[in-house]
Amino acid sequence: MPSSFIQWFPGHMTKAIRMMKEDIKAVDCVIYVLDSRIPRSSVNPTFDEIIGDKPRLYVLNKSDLVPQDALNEWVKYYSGLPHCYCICADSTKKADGKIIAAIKKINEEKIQRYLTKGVKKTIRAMVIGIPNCGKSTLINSLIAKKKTVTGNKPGVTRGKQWVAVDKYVEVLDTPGTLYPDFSDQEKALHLSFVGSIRDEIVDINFLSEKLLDFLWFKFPQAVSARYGECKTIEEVAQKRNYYTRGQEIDYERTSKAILNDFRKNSFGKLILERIDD
Ligand SMILES: Nc1nc2c(ncn2[C@@H]2O[C@H](COP(=O)(O)OP(=O)(O)OP(=O)(O)O)[C@@H](O)[C@H]2O)c(=O)[nH]1
Ligand SMILES: [Mg+2]
Repeated sequence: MPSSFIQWFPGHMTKAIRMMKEDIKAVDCVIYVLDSRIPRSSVNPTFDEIIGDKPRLYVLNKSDLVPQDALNEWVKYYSGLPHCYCICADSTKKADGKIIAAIKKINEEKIQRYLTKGVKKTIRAMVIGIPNCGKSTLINSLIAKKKTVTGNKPGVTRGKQWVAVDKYVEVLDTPGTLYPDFSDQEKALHLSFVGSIRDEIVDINFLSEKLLDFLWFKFPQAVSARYGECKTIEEVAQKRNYYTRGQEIDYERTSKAILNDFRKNSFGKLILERIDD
């Protein structure tokens, strides 16, 4: 039943987290994928406990969807955390070697330690992140092949899958996971805006109304360039002529259109969370 209190932590995520806690023992480091549109809300607090002090490479993925200068603030922030390194990526393009180089860099000490014993160590990295942030696409971009299943909705990857992305680097794809505590509804909204929470469990009219308010508040010029003066769902419906056969406003169609406009970048490149918000 769709609701305006947003919460999504289905059983497959509990299972996935259990699996990650087990698999972490066999990896050297973690590739922590974030959605560049929501660099704060795409952090999953339960990951800290799973990762412990293994080296982390934060990847601000979908960087093509946001302004680079705003993203640079976050690169600086995540690079400054202990045992961490951070880079941006647009995984819809073939990777340029930056990610593999960064994986080797954060494991440099271990690689050298093995080398002194005459062993060329294969580095194993676990790729983790919230649903739909682009983990599987990122892996495919590293090998320029569609080896993992991807899709523009959350919950696509269900099992785990190892992929060799370099002679000495193997990565493990994992299912996107959230966390049980949804008391922060602003965060939940941001996750829903970018499609990390299933649309089917959220009241879509409520969601698009919140999105429209948020966009007008933060990016008035970008919204008016596309919507003119339309500030409500009703006004957008009128402008687009989205009516049902009975000449009522077609709320569902209009709500979906507003969400799609945002997700397809029709308002231009927007970052929803700035470092000093
Ligand atoms: N614009 C843009 N889209 C991307 C990028 N990376 C992934 N996507 C798109 O985001 C959607 C989700 O990608 P997936 O790779 O399936 O995401 P995931 O994190 O593996 O998702 P789950 O397995 O459901 O957790 C797909 O439509 C991808 O094409 C990117 O860097 N830029
Ligand atoms: Mg996936």
